[in-house]
Amino acid sequence: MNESGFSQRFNPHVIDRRWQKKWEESGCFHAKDNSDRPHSYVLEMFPYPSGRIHMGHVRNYTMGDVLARYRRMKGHEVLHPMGWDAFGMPAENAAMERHVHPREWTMSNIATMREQLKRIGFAIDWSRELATCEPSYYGQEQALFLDLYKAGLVYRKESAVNWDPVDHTVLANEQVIDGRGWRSGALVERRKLNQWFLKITDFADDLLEGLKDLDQWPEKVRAMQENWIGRSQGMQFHFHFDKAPEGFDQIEVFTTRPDTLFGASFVAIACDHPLAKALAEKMAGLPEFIADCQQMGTATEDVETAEKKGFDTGLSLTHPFDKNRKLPLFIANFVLMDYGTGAVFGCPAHDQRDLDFARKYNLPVTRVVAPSPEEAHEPIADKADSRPGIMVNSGFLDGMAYEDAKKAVIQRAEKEGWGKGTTVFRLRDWGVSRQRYWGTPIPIIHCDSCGPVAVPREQLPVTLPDDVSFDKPGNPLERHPTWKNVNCPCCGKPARRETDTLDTFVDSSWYFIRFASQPSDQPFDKKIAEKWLPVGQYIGGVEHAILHLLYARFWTRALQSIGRLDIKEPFTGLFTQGMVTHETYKDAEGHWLAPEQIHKNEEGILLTTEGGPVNVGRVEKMSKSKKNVVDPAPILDQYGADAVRWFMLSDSPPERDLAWTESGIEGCWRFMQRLWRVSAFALDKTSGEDRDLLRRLHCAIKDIGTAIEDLSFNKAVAKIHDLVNAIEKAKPSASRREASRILLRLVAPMVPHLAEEAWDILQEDGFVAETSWPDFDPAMTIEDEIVIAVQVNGKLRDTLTVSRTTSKDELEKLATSSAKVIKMLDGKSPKKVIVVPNRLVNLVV
Ligand code: ANZ
Ligand code: ZN
Repeated sequence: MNESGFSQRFNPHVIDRRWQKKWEESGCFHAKDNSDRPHSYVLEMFPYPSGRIHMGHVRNYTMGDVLARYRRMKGHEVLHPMGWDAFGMPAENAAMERHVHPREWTMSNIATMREQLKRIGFAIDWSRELATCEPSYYGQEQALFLDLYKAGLVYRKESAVNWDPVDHTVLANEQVIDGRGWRSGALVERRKLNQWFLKITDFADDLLEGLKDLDQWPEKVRAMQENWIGRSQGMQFHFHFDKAPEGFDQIEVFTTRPDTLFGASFVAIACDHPLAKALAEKMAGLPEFIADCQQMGTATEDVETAEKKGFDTGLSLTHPFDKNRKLPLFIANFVLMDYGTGAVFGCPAHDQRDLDFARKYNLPVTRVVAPSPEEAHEPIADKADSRPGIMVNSGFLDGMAYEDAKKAVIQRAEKEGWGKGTTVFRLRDWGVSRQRYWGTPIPIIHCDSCGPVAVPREQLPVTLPDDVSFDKPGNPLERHPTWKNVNCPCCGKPARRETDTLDTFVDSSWYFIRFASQPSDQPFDKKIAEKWLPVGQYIGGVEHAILHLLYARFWTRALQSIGRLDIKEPFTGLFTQGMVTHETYKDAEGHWLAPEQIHKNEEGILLTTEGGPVNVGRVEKMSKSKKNVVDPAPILDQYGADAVRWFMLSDSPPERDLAWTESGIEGCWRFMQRLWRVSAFALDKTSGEDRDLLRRLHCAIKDIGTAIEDLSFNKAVAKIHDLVNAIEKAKPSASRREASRILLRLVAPMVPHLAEEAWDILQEDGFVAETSWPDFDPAMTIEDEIVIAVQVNGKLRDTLTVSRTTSKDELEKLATSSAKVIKMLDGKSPKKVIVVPNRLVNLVV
């Protein structure tokens, strides 16, 4: 090819596909397990195949792609895979609403989204693509589940679920809306079912301690995990009854505030506490109260926000510090059975829930901690005081700092034998049973004689039956006519398959390991997986900051504990990107308008398609309900992949939100054309050096590399803008030719199609994607011309522009020969000459 290659406009409509095809045919993005290069694993959170790629995906995957391509140019062997988090409820909802099979719906979404991703030109190793709904994936997951079962990290226990009494089905928390089933509208009940659990609590301390070493994680995410694990130091102790009910002689409570014990004004137990159940048999009104409490959903938020309600049992308990003080015993809806001991003492002055409760039931409120001596008698109104301070109204504790009081109370309880200091975690074991079809079948068989039995390895995978119906609510696996009927692997008698499937968070807890190694006969090869893992850089949305990341950290530790993989932390670096936002619009009646429902008239005023007025609202996260979603597909068709990629990287720092605008993408499009024109300078034949341009070039190489390594893509973009400006302004020279050529390598990770096409026109060998990242000469990054002040008796009289390496003698000579200085000296010769290198020359006369 020749110069005429650049004479046309940059035309992504032809170019994009050409290079995507060539990359794919060459297999240049396939990661080689046995390469001698340093292994580098760049991963973005894999998408749920909802139907179409959205702007959030485009932003997320563009960032990962720039890093992956950059690392490849830096000589790393890069693993940058893609797959599908393909199980989950939306597929079943589609089946119910549109009568398509979940598999069909999922697979066709995957096909659409795969093509959309390929259209953006990501440097992905598609040979490792996986979908969690394929038996080749979930069968291996079943094998791992059974390994953990054998190791005692999986168990079965009764636990509460949301039960829809009309649809006769278990509901996920997100299917409960304002306490009612999403389809039936019936009030949801709490029911107990036998469910499977993973023992994440065995690792609670380790998961917490491990956070300290994750120094390439956002502080915010570490704090969220720490909170979720919620280790608290406290005390467990018992109260004796004033008159004990039959079968119970004390109530065991857990507190994190033993210091506040003198402020106790009641004791409360959970509605499913054994004592509550026992009392319900003979206390009028109690069964109804318990039923009412059970109506509350199982999500913690529901419990937090619900109105505090209690049932006074009429029983009372003795205060451990004062035998004459009696505390009433309530059954209360805000006490949870599966935390601590399922019983608490309430101290209304210093706990908001307790205060709400005390006000409602007219219980005493006594301050026992005062932030300052002046506040010792400050009354408590409707806000509990949780500030630290000094003990008051607290007998032998008075005057102590509250932390010392904690220790003093624990010490006394331990000495007198009614309690002891303990550590508890907020973290619960992970309930993984889901009563639905579109998930990994739990590989267990229930036998009346043998109990739960693991499916033998050679019978894995336990595959989902295809012939299921969604016309009735409930779990299709449960009502399938034959699927669950099998013989017990132990005794051979007729038995039943487990019909629960695994929480989809299990699927996403190890997919990054399967990407690294995917043999057909085992979950992964330990040696190969360990070559790639841990993931060097993981990128995704902050909405996964807690559960997904915690479960993946747990799963990795669990595999380590059974010797399957010798890695503890799965993700060394974590980056959480901001959201893509857009303006919102409403018509005169206040109805949301989609961007395609409005246009600008000649005066630049926004109007609806019918010509009505448009109110421009806030810039918000793209969401269907606000109709401000912009579909990337038509934008890619119009502007090409590189302009869209460029937009995603420009302007906002990657951790912040990015507002999508029409003018923004147009600006990116124009910049692509400029880049293209500048690329043509790489064919100039003019000779001559341009030191200033070379210096800018070397600074750019250095700064752009650093910016990409720091994931500060917007800074890299700004540096490229500066360099392009400088090249455009420079006169033709050999230096300009070199700068334009190197520029192509610098932009290649971001706008790979344009770079590849230009590279080809320049008749360079191979792909620019496979060239090395340019080196910079550190000496060339230093500004070598400097300005020196020339003073006479301390007053500025002239300046000199000289090379940085000019010697002291030379500077003195130059200063004394300055015309302005000669004039000032008026024939006298200086008594003293002071030379401060790189700064000034002062002549004293
Ligand atoms: C008395 C007290 C006084 C409390 C005070 C707090 C403040 P975290 O920090 O989240 O672990 N609690 C204990 N078990 C409970 C249960 N099963 N259901 C509901 N609440 C329970 O919370 C520990 C605190 O939550 C405990 O400390 C207890 O109330 C309550 F000024 O005891 B505290
Ligand atoms: Zn059996």
